[in-house]
Amino acid sequence: MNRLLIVPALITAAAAVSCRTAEPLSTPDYWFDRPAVAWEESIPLGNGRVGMMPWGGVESERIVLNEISLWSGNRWDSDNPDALAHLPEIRRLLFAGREAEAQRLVYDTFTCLGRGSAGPDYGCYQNFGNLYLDFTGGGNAENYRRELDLDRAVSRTTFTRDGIDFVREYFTSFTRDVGVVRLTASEGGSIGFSLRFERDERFTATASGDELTFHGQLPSGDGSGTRAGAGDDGMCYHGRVKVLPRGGTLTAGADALTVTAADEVLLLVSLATDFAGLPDSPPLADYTGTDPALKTAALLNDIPDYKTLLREHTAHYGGMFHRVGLTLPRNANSGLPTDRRLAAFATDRTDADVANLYMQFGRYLLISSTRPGGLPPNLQGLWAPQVRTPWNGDYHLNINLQMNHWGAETLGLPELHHPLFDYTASLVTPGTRTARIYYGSEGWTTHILGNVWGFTSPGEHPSWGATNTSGAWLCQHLWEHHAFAPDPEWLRTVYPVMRGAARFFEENLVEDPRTGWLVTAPTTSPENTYITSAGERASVSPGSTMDDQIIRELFTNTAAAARLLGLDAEWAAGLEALASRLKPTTVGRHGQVMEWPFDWDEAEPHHRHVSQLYGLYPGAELTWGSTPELMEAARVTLERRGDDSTGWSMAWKIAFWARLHDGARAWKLFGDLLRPAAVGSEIQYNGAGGGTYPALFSAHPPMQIDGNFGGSAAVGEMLMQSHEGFIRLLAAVPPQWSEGRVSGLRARGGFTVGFEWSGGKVTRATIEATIDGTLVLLTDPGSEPLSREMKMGEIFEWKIEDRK
Ligand code: FUC
Repeated sequence: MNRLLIVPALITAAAAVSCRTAEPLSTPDYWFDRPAVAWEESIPLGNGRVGMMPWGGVESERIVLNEISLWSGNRWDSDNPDALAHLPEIRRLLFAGREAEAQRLVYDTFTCLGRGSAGPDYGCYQNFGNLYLDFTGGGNAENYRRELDLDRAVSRTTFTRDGIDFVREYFTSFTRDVGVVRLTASEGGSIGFSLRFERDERFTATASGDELTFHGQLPSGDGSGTRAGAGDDGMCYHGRVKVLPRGGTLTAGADALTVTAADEVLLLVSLATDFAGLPDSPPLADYTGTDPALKTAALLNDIPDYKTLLREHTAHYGGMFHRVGLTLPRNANSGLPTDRRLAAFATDRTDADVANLYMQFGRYLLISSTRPGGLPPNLQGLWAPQVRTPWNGDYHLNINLQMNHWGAETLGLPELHHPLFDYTASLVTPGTRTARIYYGSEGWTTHILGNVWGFTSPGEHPSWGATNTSGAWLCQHLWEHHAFAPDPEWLRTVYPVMRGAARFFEENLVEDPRTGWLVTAPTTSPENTYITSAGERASVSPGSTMDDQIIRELFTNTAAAARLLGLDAEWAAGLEALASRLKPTTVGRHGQVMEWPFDWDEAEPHHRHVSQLYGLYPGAELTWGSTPELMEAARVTLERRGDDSTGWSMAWKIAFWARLHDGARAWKLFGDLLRPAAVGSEIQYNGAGGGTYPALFSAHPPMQIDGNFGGSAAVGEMLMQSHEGFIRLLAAVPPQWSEGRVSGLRARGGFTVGFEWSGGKVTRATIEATIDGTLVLLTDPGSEPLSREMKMGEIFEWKIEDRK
């Protein structure tokens, strides 16, 4: 329940604009003294649609290309019309305590049609291809440096060879929507290379004039669903690289361009697909289904000179990135190359500024991997070297996609939440069908899997595929967006989405006759297995704590939205009454938060999901102020789960400990999340062993971006929280963060917050109201909360001398 106790007194249209550019504090270094030897060491660049990852090789440069809509598969009907007939029996078995039998029936009858995410119809987010620049000239490179300037979103590789200084600059232009590579040298005529394109499959590359072009078509599936006709109507992609040398010569071969003896070269990379937007949805600005060859050509028209390109790009990016700044203590390791700095951090956690780097890198990744009018970041964010990406590089909805957005509000990037909202809205039409076909229910629902083709059916394997609160979880993001910048006009536009999600549960909750509680049955507690009372193992369950918490929150938020908008008064009151019939979060016999409706033990005590603590984070049901006994139980739950896990799971645990106000433990988990992970082809899809790759991508393993976003957001939670009805500064700061300064954090109720601290005490705070409202502020744990009415645009300055 996200109770918004910071009540806005007057709501204005300006509420949506809630981020002023804050003074940049210390932008962390991100650099290497050697080229990448694996993809996980290369530097991610992106403009929310187009991604490039240069490896920085001296003799041969590889740049991995991505475009966020490039998906195989297509739209197909995956809802099983026979499922509903089995629902009463599944429920009867579950309520009779015959969980294993119920589960078998779910396995047999209550899955999607076809092969689900294991089949080609579902599709897969795919790599666009690779550019290779094979350079001429030999000799040893000296003074090598490869960096990403986080202040400007520009990567640079510099080195000296045979006395000549070479500089290669790379960025993905936000304003012109093309990738840019500029090669310069300190001596004229010293740049020579040949440029070619490669992709693992399905491509044709040709060179002509000053352009290298490449295109292809992805498989659309095998039609094993019920889609009529299995013609190859898969997605088409097209790319062009325009090569503009100054001096020297440029020649085109059959499928490569060769530059010799140039003084300077500019490469412009234009990528497009014919993706026509999310099904059943308003069009996305980025995706109109245009012939991609026309689009790549159009994007290359009227490109200004390099200086202008760079200036526009950095201004656009800086307008978002510089909203938040952080300064934390540094030590002798802080200036090391990032891979070595990570390694040093594994044993010496006094380099507190690593948290600044990780937080800002997470913000950088969000700015780079999504944008209004586009798609939300997937499991890969935007970056993938494979055609067959892990877990299809899709939109996993039982935590992963949501985690990608945990920092969007608090860390000052609320407009980058919108692609998620568009995606959520796109699930309503297919999810309405799924709700009707599987559950005979009104409203809409979706399960754990999501692609760009409107998939909402249960997954092919019920142990993980049966969760049906994913849509409700997505609705939390809608309400939170409003909570951070109250704007009823915007809320009105998304209210039908929340209403439809709530309608589904209103109809589909069923009373467990043994307890009288309303439950979701069948469901799971994401991906975990329990030991039934009969000693068997089962995943499918008659309700789960996470479901109860999410639905309670959905009902409460939807009712609050209805009231605020003056809509559906009676229905909203009914929702609140229903919420009171959900099982409250309960402490089990180990002192833990119970994960299922009965006090069953988990088959895998260290399971990576900790779904029963949804209400601790990202929810707000559990707080020290309102539920101290559940907070204790949450602590026990985390101890029992253990710290070690996959990347995203450890990121989540940082946030949990931050909500428990245990800064030291949050910092310990942060160190675990940043544990150096092994790179290379042997990366296993194992359950634990997560950490961080040398270029800071999170390791599930393999690479999965949610850990980056979750860890970045968790640093924000350590600094400040606003879910308890007031703003709490220094919420969970470890001793290593002995002093620091932060600016631009966003708090619920429409506030932008900056403060400085020293020795565990806030010395100065600056709070700006972006709407009229009441500020309630707790500067540090020992202080009294102060309360103050504020007008939109007003800035409140507080100093330690003001402390009561
Ligand atoms: C969830 C997790 C897995 C993995 C996958 C992409 O299903 O349980 O660990 O992160 O998403």
